[in-house]
Amino acid sequence: MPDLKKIDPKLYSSLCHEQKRQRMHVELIASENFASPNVRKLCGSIFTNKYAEGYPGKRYYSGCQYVDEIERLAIERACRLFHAKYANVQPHSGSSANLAVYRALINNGDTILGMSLDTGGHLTHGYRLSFSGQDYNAITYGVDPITETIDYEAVRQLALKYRPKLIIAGASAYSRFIDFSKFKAIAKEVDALLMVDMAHIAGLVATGLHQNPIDYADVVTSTTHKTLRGPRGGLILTNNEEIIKKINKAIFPGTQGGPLMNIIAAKAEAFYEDLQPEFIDYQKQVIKNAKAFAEEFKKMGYRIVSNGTDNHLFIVDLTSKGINGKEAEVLLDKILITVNKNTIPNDPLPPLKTSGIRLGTPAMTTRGFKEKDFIQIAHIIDKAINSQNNNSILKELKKEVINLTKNYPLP
Ligand code: DSN
Repeated sequence: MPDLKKIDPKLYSSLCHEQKRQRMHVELIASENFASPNVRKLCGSIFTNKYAEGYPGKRYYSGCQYVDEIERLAIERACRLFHAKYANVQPHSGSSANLAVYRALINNGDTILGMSLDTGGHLTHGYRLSFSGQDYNAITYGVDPITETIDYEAVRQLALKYRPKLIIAGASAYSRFIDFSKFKAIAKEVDALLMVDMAHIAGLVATGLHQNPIDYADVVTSTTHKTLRGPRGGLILTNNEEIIKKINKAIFPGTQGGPLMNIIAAKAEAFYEDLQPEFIDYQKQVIKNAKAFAEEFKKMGYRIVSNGTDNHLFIVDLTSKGINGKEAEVLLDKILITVNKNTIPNDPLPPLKTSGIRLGTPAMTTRGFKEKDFIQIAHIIDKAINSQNNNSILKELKKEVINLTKNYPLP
């Protein structure tokens, strides 16, 4: 962007620094990924100029014939990808998608039952500082204290006790397979609706590597930028005609105005990419990498929450290592490794400190990392944690990271 450099050097400088950061760092934040050049170009395309309130064929503005085409493409591809009948591709984010579902299907004050934030749920699944915990009577379930996996019988007991209108399955920091059929049985027993937020595992679902929630849930929400590797945004799917009508109204005009047509174009392109056979190979590698990465930590004496992973992420408990999650995040950033602090179940430390870190493989797998690279990174992280105050070792580790990442260009 040569013009930007001249006209707005401050902004240009931030852009260059961020580009360098993304190129040089090992990106292990489980919810991030690197979108393809075409997805990124569509995000910055002329579709950003167009207002298109409404839906294809029923807009409140003229000149929508081409944006209608791309929104229809995005809907059709999203449905094909997840074997769903109906899709709304307009949510600006996963949170907006969840907000619209609640507005569409339940009333303020109704009871919802979702996974607690500290055991791996999302803010919008009933956290007290989110609209989901403020506008609704939010009850949360956690994990079994021994296995650290979802205890479906405990969820059932909570559902029987509180009779929620809506049960929410899905998580942001849970490394195990989620059995949506069990959630469906619980919802049926208490006459609740079931929403699955598959944001984290959507890429695994799309490629048949995780049970597909559309077969069980009344409504499924997702983001499009995590394992799906699309633009930052949200998505809602359902097989129920009455539900999609309510959801469409809840998105527009209920909670959003003009859709981001540039982002919808990028979603259409990402769904196209996700439908290609190479995307299955990619997701398989994401899982293989996560397993190898977690196993290496275990070999080095680290405790992994729930003792391993079935998906793209896992949580490392740092309690016995003399460092908390926040300190590890800061330490690893110094050697160009980006992670996020994360609570462990029943964490004695507050959310701004935490006892763990969450590690994910989607982003670096996109850059071409294989098991051996993640094993090398596990050892670099271990050495850094054991040499927190040794600047010369940290400097060496940083060099090792630079030498590794330079072999794997950004897409
Ligand atoms: N905040 C996201 C994450 O990092 O998991 C979830 O939306």
